[in-house]
Amino acid sequence: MSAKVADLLWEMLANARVKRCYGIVGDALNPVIDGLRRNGKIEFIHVRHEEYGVFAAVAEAYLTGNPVAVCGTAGPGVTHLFNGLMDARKEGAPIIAIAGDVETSLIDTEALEELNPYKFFEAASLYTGRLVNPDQARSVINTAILTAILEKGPTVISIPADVASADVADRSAEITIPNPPLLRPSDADLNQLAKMIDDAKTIAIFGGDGCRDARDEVVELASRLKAPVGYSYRGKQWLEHDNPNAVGMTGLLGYGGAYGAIHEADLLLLLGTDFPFSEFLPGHSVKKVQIDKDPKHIGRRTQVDLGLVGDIKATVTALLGTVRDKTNDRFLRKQLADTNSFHDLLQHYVEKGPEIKPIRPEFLAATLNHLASDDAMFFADTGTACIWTARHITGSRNRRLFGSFTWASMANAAPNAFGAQLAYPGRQSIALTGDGGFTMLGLGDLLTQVERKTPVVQIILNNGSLDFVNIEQQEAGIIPFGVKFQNPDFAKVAEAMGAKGIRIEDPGDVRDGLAEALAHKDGPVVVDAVVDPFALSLPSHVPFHTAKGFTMSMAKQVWNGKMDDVIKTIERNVRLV
Ligand SMILES: Cc1ncc(C[n+]2csc(CCOP(=O)(O)OP(=O)(O)O)c2C)c(N)n1
Repeated sequence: MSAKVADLLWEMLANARVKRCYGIVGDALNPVIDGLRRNGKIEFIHVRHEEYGVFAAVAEAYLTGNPVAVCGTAGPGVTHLFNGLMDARKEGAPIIAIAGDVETSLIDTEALEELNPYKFFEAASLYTGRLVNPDQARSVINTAILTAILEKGPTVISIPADVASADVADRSAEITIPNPPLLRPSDADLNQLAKMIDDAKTIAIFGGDGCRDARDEVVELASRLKAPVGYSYRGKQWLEHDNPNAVGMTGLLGYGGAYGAIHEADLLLLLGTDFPFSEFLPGHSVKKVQIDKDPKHIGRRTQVDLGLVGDIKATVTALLGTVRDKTNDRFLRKQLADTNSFHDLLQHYVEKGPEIKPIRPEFLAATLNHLASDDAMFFADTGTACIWTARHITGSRNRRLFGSFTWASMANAAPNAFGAQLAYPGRQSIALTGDGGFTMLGLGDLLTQVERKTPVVQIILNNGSLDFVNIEQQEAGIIPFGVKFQNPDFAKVAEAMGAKGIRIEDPGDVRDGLAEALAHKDGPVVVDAVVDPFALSLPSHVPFHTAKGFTMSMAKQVWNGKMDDVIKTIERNVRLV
């Protein structure tokens, strides 16, 4: 039997170590999916919403480092992929999207479901190829795969059904994937950096996801330089655990002494981070050196005195051979002391948690942290889940923490946890989701988890609101609007859908409820945790305009007859304000 373009596609993807394709079939995709069925090496994960499939794929691809395929059929199926592909681009996940396309005879006729893939995917995709002739196939597929893997992001292969089922002349499906090169700055640049370090009395480090493979080197550098280490949300999982110099995060989720450390040091080393909140980074009073393998990151969030292009591991390893150790640790001790006293503040609502109803999210997250295994994978929805996870989930060498940290889409956590569970069966895969997020995308595909008996733990922060936006609006000085909604009993809904449902309303039930959820291995579980909608978190550094905004909003709420809400906000956060 002669091979078709669809056969070549799946064979090349399988050779590139693609194990799964998430998506929904239909019209233009049918001959493509028929090829997947014939091939048999790649598992098809039939989801109920294409976007859910992409978020699952993003987690799988980010965590394993292997490429993952997703698919959607022409027009609306393809548009459902888009938000997830943006997430893949921002989070650096190698995804290859197989997009159904109209028949070649209909291209550019405004046919039913026709969409120009070049225009449509432009913002998300690192490479988009449209197969209009079988002779392009090997080349386009090769480029899409290599770009996704080596540039760590999404690519798109748009395939009209007639091309997918056409015979292909060049059937060679082998694909050679080069290892990424070792990238480090020149010796002259490294010497300049070493001199700046030697000349500085106090040094702070702030690291991001670029430290993923360089944890041990960065920790050693910090130890030798007596440097406190702060991190972005994406850097937390690599740099916080087992690091005696760890001082927490800065930004609106900030905790610990990170803000002070990076503002009070003589020299700040920014390592593998594109931390986007410039107002939380120091200005000219601190000398700054930024090292990143992506040259575009250098100096774009804050002006730097020296910018070096290189992998953090290779660069720091080279640096360790040239810098002189520091002996005075007074600066470090001060930042660690600040970190410890902030930690005590954070513990207030954890320790008092068993007595406070509605349940404090801090207590819920801290209890989860305590009960989860040492190699658990945690996923946080964009929303307040990010705050509680950042502050109360501690890392370890094998724990993972992931979310839509750079794209910041809602509804990522449940699909992320699903994809992670497929990639690492048997490991705890825990999604901390918003009630807004879960009803946006998580609910429909709970059925997918049920059907596959996938043991994903989704814990819903049931606060009856888009709480993160509720807080945002108050920080902006306005009256919360458009943020409240009604919820069903999610545990009952889950049970009706065939999952295990656990509802927790009482703080006394938090520990047992979470323990029961984590022990459930036969399929998905939904924990409906009714939490305090008035719980606030204060960052370790509160910008003036944020404090002013909050005060303004409180005053406006009083004038507008919302005194009850104001009293509850004050009462329930008295230890923070
Ligand atoms: C797709 C999408 N829509 C809207 C937003 C803006 N947004 C950010 S957080 C948030 C609220 C999330 O609410 P919920 O999921 O209920 O979580 P909570 O903050 O209440 O814990 C919204 C609307 C977004 N980031 N992504």
